[in-house]
Amino acid sequence: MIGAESLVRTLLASGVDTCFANPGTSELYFISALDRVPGMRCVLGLFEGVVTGAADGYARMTGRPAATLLHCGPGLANGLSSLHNARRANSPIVNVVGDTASFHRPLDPALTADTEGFARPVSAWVRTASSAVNLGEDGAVAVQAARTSPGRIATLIVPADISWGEGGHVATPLPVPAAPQAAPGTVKQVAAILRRGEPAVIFLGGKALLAEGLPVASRIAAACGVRLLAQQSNARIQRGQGRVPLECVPYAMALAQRALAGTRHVILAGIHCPVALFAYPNQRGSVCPNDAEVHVLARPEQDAVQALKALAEELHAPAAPAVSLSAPPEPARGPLVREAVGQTLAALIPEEAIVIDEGVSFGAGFYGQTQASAPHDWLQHTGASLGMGLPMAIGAALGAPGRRVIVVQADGSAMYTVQALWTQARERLDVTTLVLANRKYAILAGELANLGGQPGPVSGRLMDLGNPELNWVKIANGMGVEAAQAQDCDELASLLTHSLGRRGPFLIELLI
Ligand SMILES: Cc1ncc(C[n+]2csc(CCOP(=O)(O)OP(=O)(O)O)c2C)c(N)n1
Repeated sequence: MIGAESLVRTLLASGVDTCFANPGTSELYFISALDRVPGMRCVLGLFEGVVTGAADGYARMTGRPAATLLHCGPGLANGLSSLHNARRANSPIVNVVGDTASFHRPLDPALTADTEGFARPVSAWVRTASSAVNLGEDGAVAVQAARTSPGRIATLIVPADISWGEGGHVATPLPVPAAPQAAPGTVKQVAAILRRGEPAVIFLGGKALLAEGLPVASRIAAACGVRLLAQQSNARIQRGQGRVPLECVPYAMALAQRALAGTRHVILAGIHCPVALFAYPNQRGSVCPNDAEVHVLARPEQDAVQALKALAEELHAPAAPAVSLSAPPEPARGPLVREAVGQTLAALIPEEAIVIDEGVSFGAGFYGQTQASAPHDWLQHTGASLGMGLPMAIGAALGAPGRRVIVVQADGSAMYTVQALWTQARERLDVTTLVLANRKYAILAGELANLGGQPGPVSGRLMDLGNPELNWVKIANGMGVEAAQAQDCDELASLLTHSLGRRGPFLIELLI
C-alpha cells in the first residue's frame, strides 16, 4: 500500500470522514487513493480560505475535525486567514498539506517554501512526514492532536515521495484525551467568593455556551445573584426559545465598560479574560474594571461544564428556573433599516437553524434581537479576520445536515471568500445568505470617527465599494446560486420564507 492510501485509511479509521480540498500535483496520490477507498466525503473549494473556513464551520457544529487538503506552502498560506479564525474558535482541524518530493526540494523548484513556517503560527501540532511506512501513524497522531481539548489545529505536511512510497500501513486510532478537570480546590474558592454576595460576573466560553452548560450556569446565577455574560464574539452559542438567554459584551468599548461597571469579581469558565478588539489611545484594553478580581474556574482547555456542575453542587444551587422568553416578534414592514431587518430575521429563524454572523456594522444588533427566536445556534467571528461567513456555511451545512444555515453577511467581508458560493451550489447545501449591501467598509468610517477623524478624498475611497457597484444577484447566479434583491422588509420576509421552504442555497441582496 502506498503512503497516501495508508493516510486516507487511517483518517477514516480515526473518525475523519470529510475532506475539504483544493489539490495540486503533490496531492494526486492522496486523491487517487480516495477513488479506491470509500467513505470520505470530499468537497472542492476554489480557494484555500474557503477550504479552511469550511473546516472551521464543520468543527464548530460537530466537535470533530475534518481534514483539509492543501497544495504546498502557497496553498496553505492562502488558507491561513480562516485557520486563524478557526484557531481562535478552538476548532479541531487536520490539515494535510502536500509538498515537493523530499529529494527534489534541494533543487529549489517553484513551489518550494517554508511550509512548516507557514503552518506553525496557526497550528498546535506540525509534522513533516519522513517515511511512507510511518505516514499512517503520523495521521493518527495528527487526529489525536486536533482532538485534544479544547480543539486544535494539526498540520501534517506530506512530501510527494512519502505519498507515493510503498510500505504504508493503516495505523490504529489513538485515544482522545479527556479535557482536564478544574481542581476541586478551585471550585471551592470560587464558591466562597460567590457566597460573599459581592457584584460578580461569570464569563462563559467554549462548551459552557451550549445547551448542556447554560442551564447549569443559570442555576448558579439564580442561587447567587451573579450575572452571566459571553465575550463579544464566540464560536457557537445555543439559544432561542426554551434556552437560557445570554448577553455578549458590546463591541463599543464605552458600552462594554459600562456593562461591567461595578463588578467586583470576574469568574472565567472556559475562556480567557475578555478584552477590547482594538486599542484606542489612552484607553484600557480590558473590558473588566481595574479593581475587579479575576478568578479562573476553568481554563479554555479544561472541562468548563463539569466545573460549573461542581460549582452548582458546592453552592447547593437549586434546579434552574424555567426559562420564559416573550414570543418571537412578527416580521417588520417598510424600509430596510437595521432594527426592522433584525426583527424580520428574528421572526423567521426556523427551528434548529444555524445562524452565521458576519454582519459587521449593520448586523451588530441582530444577536440581541433574536434571543426569543425559535431555538437555534449562533456562530460568531472569533478571529476578526474577514471572510468567514460564506465558507463556514459550507462546513456547518455538511456537519449538521437537515438544518438550515442562515448567513448574515456584510458585503465587504463576503468578497474575501466569495468563491464559497460555488461550493454551496455544487453541494446543494441548504444555506440562505443575507448580503447586507451597504457598498462600503462602514465600520472603518465609524472607527475613524471614534478617533475624531472623517474620511477624506483618499481614505474615503479606500472605504467605498460603490464604484463599480457589486451586483450580488449576478455574482451569485454566476456561481450557480439562485438569488434576488430585497428592497424592503416585505420583500425580505417573502424571499426569506421562500428560501427556507426549498432545498439548496439562496442569496438575498439587501439594498441597505
Ligand atoms: C482579513 C481582514 N482584512 C481586513 C480587515 C480590516 N477590516 C475590518 S472591518 C473592515 C470592513 C468591513 O466591511 P463590510 O464587511 O462591508 O462591513 P461593514 O463595515 O460595511 O459593516 C475591514 C476591511 C480585517 N478585519 N480582516
